[in-house]
Amino acid sequence: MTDTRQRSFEDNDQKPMGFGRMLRKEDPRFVRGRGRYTDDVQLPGMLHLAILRSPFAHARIVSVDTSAAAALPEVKAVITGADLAGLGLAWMPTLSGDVQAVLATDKVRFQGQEVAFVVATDRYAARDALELIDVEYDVLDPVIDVRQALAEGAPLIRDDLDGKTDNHCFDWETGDADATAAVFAKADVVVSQDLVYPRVHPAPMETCGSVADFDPVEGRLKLWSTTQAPHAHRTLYAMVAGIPEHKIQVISPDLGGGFGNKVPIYPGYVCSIVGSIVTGKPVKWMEDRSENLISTGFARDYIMRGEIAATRDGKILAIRTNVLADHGAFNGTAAPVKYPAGFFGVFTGSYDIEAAYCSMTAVYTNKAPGGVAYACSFRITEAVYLVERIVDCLAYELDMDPAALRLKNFIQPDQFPYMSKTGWEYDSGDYEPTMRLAMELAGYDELRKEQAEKRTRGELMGIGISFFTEAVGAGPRKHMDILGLGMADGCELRVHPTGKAVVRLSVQTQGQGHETTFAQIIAEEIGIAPADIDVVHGDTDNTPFGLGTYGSRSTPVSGAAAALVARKVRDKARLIASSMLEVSVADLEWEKGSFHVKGDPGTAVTIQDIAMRAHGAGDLPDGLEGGLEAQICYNPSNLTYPHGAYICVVDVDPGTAVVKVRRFIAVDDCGTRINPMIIEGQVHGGLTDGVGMALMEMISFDEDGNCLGASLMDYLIPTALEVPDWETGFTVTPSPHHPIGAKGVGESATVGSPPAIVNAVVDALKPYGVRHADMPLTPSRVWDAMRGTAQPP
Ligand code: MCN
Ligand code: CUN
Repeated sequence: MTDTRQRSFEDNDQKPMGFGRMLRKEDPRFVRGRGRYTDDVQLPGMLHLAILRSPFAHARIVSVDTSAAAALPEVKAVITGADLAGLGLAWMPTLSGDVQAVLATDKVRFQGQEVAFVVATDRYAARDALELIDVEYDVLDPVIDVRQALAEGAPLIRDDLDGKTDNHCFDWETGDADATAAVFAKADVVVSQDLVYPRVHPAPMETCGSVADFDPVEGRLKLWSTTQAPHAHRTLYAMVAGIPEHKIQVISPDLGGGFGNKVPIYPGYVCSIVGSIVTGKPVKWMEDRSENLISTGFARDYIMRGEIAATRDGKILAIRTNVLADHGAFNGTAAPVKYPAGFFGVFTGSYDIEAAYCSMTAVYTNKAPGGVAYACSFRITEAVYLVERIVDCLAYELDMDPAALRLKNFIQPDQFPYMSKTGWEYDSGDYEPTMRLAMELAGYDELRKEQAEKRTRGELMGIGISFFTEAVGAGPRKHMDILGLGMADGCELRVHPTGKAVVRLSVQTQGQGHETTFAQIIAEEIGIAPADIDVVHGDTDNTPFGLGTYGSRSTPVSGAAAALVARKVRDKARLIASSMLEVSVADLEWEKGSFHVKGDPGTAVTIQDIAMRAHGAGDLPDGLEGGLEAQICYNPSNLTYPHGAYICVVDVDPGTAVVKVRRFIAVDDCGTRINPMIIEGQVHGGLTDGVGMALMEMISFDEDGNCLGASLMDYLIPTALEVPDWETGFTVTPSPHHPIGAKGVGESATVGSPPAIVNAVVDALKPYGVRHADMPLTPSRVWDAMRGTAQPP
């Protein structure tokens, strides 16, 4: 189905001088297989590293014998936790201020934990040597069921932490408990529902890896690694390894997807650095698929109770929730320090309510660390799922249409900037037109008629809605830092004498098309064609400091930096133009790409003329330095709050309980749109993620803590076969504080789609009296829901 609105606006211009549809500049490289990934790095004399991992979820290490492995001729080093402890490197800080073992010294705390590593002349020899390492374990009872983590007598996981006597990780609350209780007490209707957002995994196509090259003569470390945040990683390596920061270069080359999986620092990166220091040779470490799935940052794992209070006629009054969060064996979450639960505080969604409250308890379990990754917008995935599911439960109880219920409760346009009951200042929004457009594109009324008619024949058709508001663009440095590093972004722009330019960013693309869209931002501001602007990123020696790409922050933060740095260059160009045209600055007018004398468009100089003059012979205005370049560090004044309305249509086979997503309509509002084609790509990808989470994906464990999803045969991710032809539309509500009015969009669809799909499936099952079913809605889960035999997952 064609979205006519979008086409008529934007389809014509394939080479815009600024914003608009444009093929990605990086496509020729990727399409021809010329991308250069970490595993493509080959250095003379390079050695290969393999990691020995724990087969047990919880066990004391009695002894490690490496002698047989070390005796192999191909083996150049075998390193254990005890060796690292001798160097003070056995433990490292996590991005959330916990500590994590690089290699286990005392105990292993999850299956797949790093125990020792081998450096050998090739990858195969390194792997073979692992088999010769003899580790004696004393197996301990594991804590696998998160509900049992705080039970009396539960095995203590983190006995490495001083004075720790239980598996408690942190408590967190937000909102007003008393005010919320008061509203609940007076409400006509109260609905509560238990919800599980299962543990899932980002599973990027490229697994994690690194190549470390330590030069002992210069004391310099060069590290290629799969990282979404090269600058933050460099600072941490400097702090942990004691190598001066200016002697560390972190290079994040092309990435085969990140999806949050490449935000944390993994033990493997540190091991490759140690391996290179010990052997004096470059050392490569590259995970295989199973290693990636069992040991790197998982996502979600929230058990939530949602409660909603409303009047009989459907005015939502308050929302309350209690969350039990499984953080695995080490708190490896990456979130701004003051936000241990990320931005979960936006669980009040897009609705104007009187009160809200959340209390959360996070615990340690014998599972892999992580807790935030996978297009999560810092836990907004969980928050949106909670509120959009519980609103549907309310609609069910009130027997109200879920679209009508949402429309009745939206925050109104004149209420922005809107302060939520949990203290988040929504910058801008106009929700009803977005919702109405989605309903129109879907043919909502027709779909309801079709559904009613099908129900008379026993056919199970469901229509699910989700309306989300995200908070992206971390963040204002007075509120947000990671391990003390403020979340501002640098940007540098240089215009060469011939009028071509290079822009250097602190963010790092993983497939989002930054090489194209950041060139478009510069083009929009100074009128140099995107093709003539090179975008440099992912190399700490060649880019300004900044905290990297996650939480859809690149456009809100670095995108703003790019626009402002271009305006700085334009300001300087204006001074030069005034001397070239011999008129005062006030008499100049800017038209994308050139300055002309007011009222005389024929008397003009282009940005290219100005660039040449800036670098060339001849006089510049008094006091002006030569060159045409600028640099800034942008500290956002607020987050940006994109929103969207999603409608999903499913058919459920009553005989097999198989869910088919028939249609999916996504209307996104990310403010000013830089490249609609890239936005659509981001949305398509995120919607596909949503199908995976809603219907297929879950990392589960048996009672001994064996990970049951350690391969892509067991951990199912969606393919073209499971997804429909996406139908997209958009509205535009610019951000008032962002220089170009843009909001982030990279995670919107992953955040917004799971509740739409679950709501659709539950709606299909309404004739069976089903009000809720937990993800992933596999045929067996749906079957159980239909028969009322569902067990909590
Ligand atoms: N964009 C735009 N107009 C807007 C907003 C964004 O044209 N108003 C464009 C941007 O210029 C950028 C892309 O859309 O090219 C995404 O921008 P943004 O929303 O700022 O998100 P980030 O660039 O910060 O990307 C991070 C986000 C996250 S956190 C995850 S997780 C995720 C996602 O992006 N991982 C991805 N999308 C991904 N897409 C790919 N291909 N691979 C990943 O690993
Ligand atoms: Cu949380 S996944 Mo993205 O922010 O890198």
